[in-house]
Amino acid sequence: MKINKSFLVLFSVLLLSNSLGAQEGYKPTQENLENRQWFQDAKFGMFVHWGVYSVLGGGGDPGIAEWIMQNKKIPIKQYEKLPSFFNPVDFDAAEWVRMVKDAGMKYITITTKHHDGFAMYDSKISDYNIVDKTPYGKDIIRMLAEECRKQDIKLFFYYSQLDWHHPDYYPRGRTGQGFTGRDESGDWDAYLDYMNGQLTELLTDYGPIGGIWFDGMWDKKDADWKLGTTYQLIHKLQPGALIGSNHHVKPYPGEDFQMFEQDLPGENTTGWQGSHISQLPLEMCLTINGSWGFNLMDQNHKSPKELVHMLVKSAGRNANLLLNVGPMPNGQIQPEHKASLKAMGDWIAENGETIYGTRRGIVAAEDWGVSTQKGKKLYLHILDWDKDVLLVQPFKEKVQSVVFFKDKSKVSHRLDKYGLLLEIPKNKKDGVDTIIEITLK
Ligand code: FHN
Repeated sequence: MKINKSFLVLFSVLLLSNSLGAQEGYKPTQENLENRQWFQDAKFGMFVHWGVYSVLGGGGDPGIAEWIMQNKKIPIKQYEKLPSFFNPVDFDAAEWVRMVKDAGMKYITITTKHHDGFAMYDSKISDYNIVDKTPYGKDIIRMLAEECRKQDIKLFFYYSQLDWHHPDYYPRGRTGQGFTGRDESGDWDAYLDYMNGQLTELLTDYGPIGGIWFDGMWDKKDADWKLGTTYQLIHKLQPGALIGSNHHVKPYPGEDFQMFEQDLPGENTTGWQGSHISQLPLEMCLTINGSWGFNLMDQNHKSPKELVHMLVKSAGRNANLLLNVGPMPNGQIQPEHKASLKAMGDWIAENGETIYGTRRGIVAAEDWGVSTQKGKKLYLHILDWDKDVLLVQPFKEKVQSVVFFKDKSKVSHRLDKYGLLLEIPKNKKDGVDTIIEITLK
């Protein structure tokens, strides 16, 4: 097929224009690469969706929380009343971080600004923030950052690129149209400068952070977000900070990890995920009930068993689990979620060795469960299997020993060309995760 010259030029410009949007030629620093390792070893973090929307608690509708401004079409003029009665007097950063540690989590990712545009920190470039607009008047992000440093927990900042409040977020995207009361005009580049300005505050006023968790690009898929400028800025201010963006497509140059929302990597029950699983560190974010922000009516709480299974299944697919809570407007975590986090912590206290620092094992994810591995130690996590024998195939490795992780007692097994046949008597089964520890030769 004869390719004419103009097609070649067009093709190369398209290629160039597409990627120019991001940080072309990005080379992560040694510190960044070490932080990626840390991230993959950490395996478990807490996501926090907290904002003035928490005051409304979903307005009695179990399906709404942090999207109430959009879903109830609340104009800015009305929504701006909310901060005046956001007063989380029971917020205790030390208690939150202790709860995170007791749950076996290694980091926190908190909303510094969500789609409603309200800053949960003391922004100097917008007075639409927790210090200037609420009776509480304190910078909860600073309080949390200090406590995380004290208790050796890393802190990541969620930042929404989508903004239903800023007048220059224009042209509007799929959301925030027609009800906010903003003029049908605006300067997109001024909005990007504003965003980079707030990111500069977050990356210079709160000490070293774990990274930035972007969200909202999907609102204006075809816009020129000038990601290269933003990613370069972040990697200049904190080269070790990990950038991830929940845009649901193949990661762009400049990104340091890839997230999946409410889906295990490779799965797509939500219909959002692209199918691309990159070589970057992976993370799955999950609601602990059916909502990200606090929702009074949402009783769809996942059981501790379901939550442990999601942690294990994520680890078996080389991904972290970022488990979300939506704090109440008084600053407390609701009791059902405190209890579930405690239960996860109890499980991890006994079985953390088979999760932390591991990677996906040589045995691929199956209906019965997954495997995790650290060097010659291979852990089979049998999550859903009611039979007394399990044939793991293919299994080509030579084994030195096969024991139940819990009590190190021997597992009767046979290894042949069909695979590894394991006997799992009822009294050895665990109601949540029957872990078999295999030492490879
Ligand atoms: O719209 C947001 C939503 O509010 C929440 O922040 C989740 C978290 O992953 N992300 C978006 C939905 O894809």
